Amino acid sequence: MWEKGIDEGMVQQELDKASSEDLHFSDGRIINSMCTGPLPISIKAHMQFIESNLGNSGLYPGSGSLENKVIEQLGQLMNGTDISGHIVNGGTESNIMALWIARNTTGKREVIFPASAHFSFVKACDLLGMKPVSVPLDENFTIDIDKARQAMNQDTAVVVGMAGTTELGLIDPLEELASLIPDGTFFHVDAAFGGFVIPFLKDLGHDMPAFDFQIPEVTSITIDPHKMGMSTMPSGAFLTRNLEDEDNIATSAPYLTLLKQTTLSGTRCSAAVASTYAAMRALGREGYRQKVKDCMDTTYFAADKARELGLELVKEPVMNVLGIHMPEGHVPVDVRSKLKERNWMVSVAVNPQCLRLVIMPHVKKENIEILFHELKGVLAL
Ligand code: 0PR
Repeated sequence: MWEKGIDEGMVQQELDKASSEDLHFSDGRIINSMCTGPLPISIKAHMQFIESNLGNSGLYPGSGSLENKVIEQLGQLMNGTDISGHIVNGGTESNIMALWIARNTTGKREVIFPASAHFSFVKACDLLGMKPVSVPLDENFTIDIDKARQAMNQDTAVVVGMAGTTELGLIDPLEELASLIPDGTFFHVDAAFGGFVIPFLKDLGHDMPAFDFQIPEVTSITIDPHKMGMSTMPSGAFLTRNLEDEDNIATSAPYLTLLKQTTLSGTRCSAAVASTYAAMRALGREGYRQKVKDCMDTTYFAADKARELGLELVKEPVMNVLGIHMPEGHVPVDVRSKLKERNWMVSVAVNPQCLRLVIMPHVKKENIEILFHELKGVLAL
């Protein structure tokens, strides 16, 4: 630790230097992130609540009421009634909470998820001493229903379905999956990404399946305001149909202003709650619809650019994530590295191996235009 402090101006210079070395969403070169530049009102809200802590909520009733309103709005967005839950640090924490509650409530240990599930489920199983059972995908790159059926057994605590896979933005056949879930087994939907996309695609007239609390078997949902919700990082949300289930992970917190805590995190900065509230209040359904429409327009634009280069899409995009097959002789990770050398950040998927673009609100058509020009060069097309 430094012995003597320095002038704040010098501290700021050091911070500015570090920040200048980072990429920023406004550069338009980050085409591999599921996060985006938050709304200005969310940044303001984040700063305003920077010292409030929902881990000790008795001191912060204002933050508490904002959290209740956000959970109520998210519950409605997910077609539920009387939904409860918490604002947490992100999708990983929310998925951990889902598995933790399922384990403690059922006393069982197996977790069934599609091979396309986010790696946070593997982390959660490791932490919770649960057994991960990864079900292969079918030809649509979503969970193979027959194999899911075969995987279910007496020790299944929870089945996980994806509403917006990380790699390709695809939705599992959740209603079919729901019909297989035995009584008493939890059914968790990871809509970390899709939760702020699918409802608005539906509004825009896209044919979207039920994915949320509209499915009676769904017990909990992960939805991340810091992804397509336009909130600041870190903001995730865990939603549950049965508040009592949370009692199974409760710890008493005698010296705090609340009797028990039912979250994984202790200290929970209200900034996430305030920022999410601000984004949802300022945008409303209408605002999110427009954001999603703009992202989809840019995604279709990118899909056309890929086709113009003679490249094949893995799937027609369902949401604003695009998988593109690379031509013979070009390995996706190498293409990614070469694009990085040219200052373009794209991603790869492994199931199947392809180049992966995530087209968030900060990605504009002019960025896509240049990216594909560079890709053409890299592939020597
Ligand atoms: N569930 C799904 C479907 C996800 O896509 C992710 C993260 C999570 C859960 C976990 O969420 P947290 O990372 O909030 O805990 N998906 C992206 C990923 O890991 C997140 C991401 C964000 C990646 C920003 C890159 C980036 O720059 O790939």
